[in-house]
Amino acid sequence: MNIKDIHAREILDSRGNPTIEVEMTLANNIKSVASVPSGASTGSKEALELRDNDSSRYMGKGVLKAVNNVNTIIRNALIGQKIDQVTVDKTLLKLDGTPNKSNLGANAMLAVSLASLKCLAKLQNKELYEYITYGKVSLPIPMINIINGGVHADNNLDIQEFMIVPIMKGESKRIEAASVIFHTLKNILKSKGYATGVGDEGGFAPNLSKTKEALDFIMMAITEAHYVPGKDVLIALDVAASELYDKDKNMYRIDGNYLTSNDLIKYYIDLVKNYPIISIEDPFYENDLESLAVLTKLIGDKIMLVGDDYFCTNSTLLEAGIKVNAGNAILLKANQIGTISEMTKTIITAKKNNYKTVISHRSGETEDTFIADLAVGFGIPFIKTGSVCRGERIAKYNRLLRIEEYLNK
Ligand code: 2PG
Ligand code: MG
Repeated sequence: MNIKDIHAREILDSRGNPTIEVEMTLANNIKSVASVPSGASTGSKEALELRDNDSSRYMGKGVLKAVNNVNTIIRNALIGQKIDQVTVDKTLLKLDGTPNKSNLGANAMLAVSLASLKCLAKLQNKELYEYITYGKVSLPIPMINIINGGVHADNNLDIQEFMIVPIMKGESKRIEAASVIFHTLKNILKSKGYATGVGDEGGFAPNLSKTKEALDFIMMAITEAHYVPGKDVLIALDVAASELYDKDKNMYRIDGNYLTSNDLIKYYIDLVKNYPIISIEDPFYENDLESLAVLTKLIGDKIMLVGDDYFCTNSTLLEAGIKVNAGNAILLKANQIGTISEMTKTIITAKKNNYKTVISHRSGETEDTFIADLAVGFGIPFIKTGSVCRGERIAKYNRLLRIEEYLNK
């Protein structure tokens, strides 16, 4: 089946910033729509998100250059071609010709790559998760963000994401637990006089300043919601430590103190001793593989140490980490790398090397639910897709609920 048309447009993400959406049409008029999210705490080794930098539109954040790349260069190369994921992605990579996608923009490339994957699924009359035929399908355990800090909120919490991880059987039961704990936490915060407005990923953003304060509130909410911390519900953190790192001091600013990486290691060990933490993401800044390796040696048999800014969904960066035993898990964000084929390669590399996988949204999201399908289709054990609040996050949970029903039929 040949590609008949490709059309890109500028739409808005959940922060109200422009992003790109692509419609692809096949010769038999099968059509798909795919849109691309956008990060705030981005790793410096991520593929380039092409923005216009034209201050006369959207404060410089327009994506018309990326849109134009799809509607001209990419469209011209792909129209009339037989649709096949590997060929589409190879063509995109060839047209771009740069290591970090700075020519076409990873946002332009991913929108097309994803639209192609969706068309291929429809062509076989399959759900997206069904079409992805790598490994065994399974419903992921959600890591649900309920307190936001760092660059995702205007409070003084240094850690970016505090997540609850319900581990009981059944996706719907896990999502129900998350919802009940979320609302219980809201009541607790309200009763103590804290604001209950939410941050970019839908978690609360109370004006707390200490990590342990936030963790204590979460423990209280789990218990008051009649779940047992450590048994039914665990905790995960994304420190996003690149944002806390002071290059001049070679130290991390956390809880009002400056810590060396050695002190930070002790800090994490203490947290893990005192709270049912199952996972810590980006515990050190993106170039400090050494400290990540030390921490992995010390507590990697107990918890997941997830590389986000470290690995940027890039199999070469992941291999560098694997070589020195840094971390034992990888966060997967398609827009960090730019094509579905490259992301697949990274997933395969991780699985081969016994690195756990976590698929992830971005802090700026759209209503596209593709990560839910990728998680199920690739049999990825964890998904991080924000709080049980805000439509763009809920869309992914609702998709998982639908898939659970399809799989149980
Ligand atoms: C992260 C992500 C998603 P952002 O750091 O893991 O939660 O945030 O999209 O801002 O990079
Ligand atoms: Mg992260």
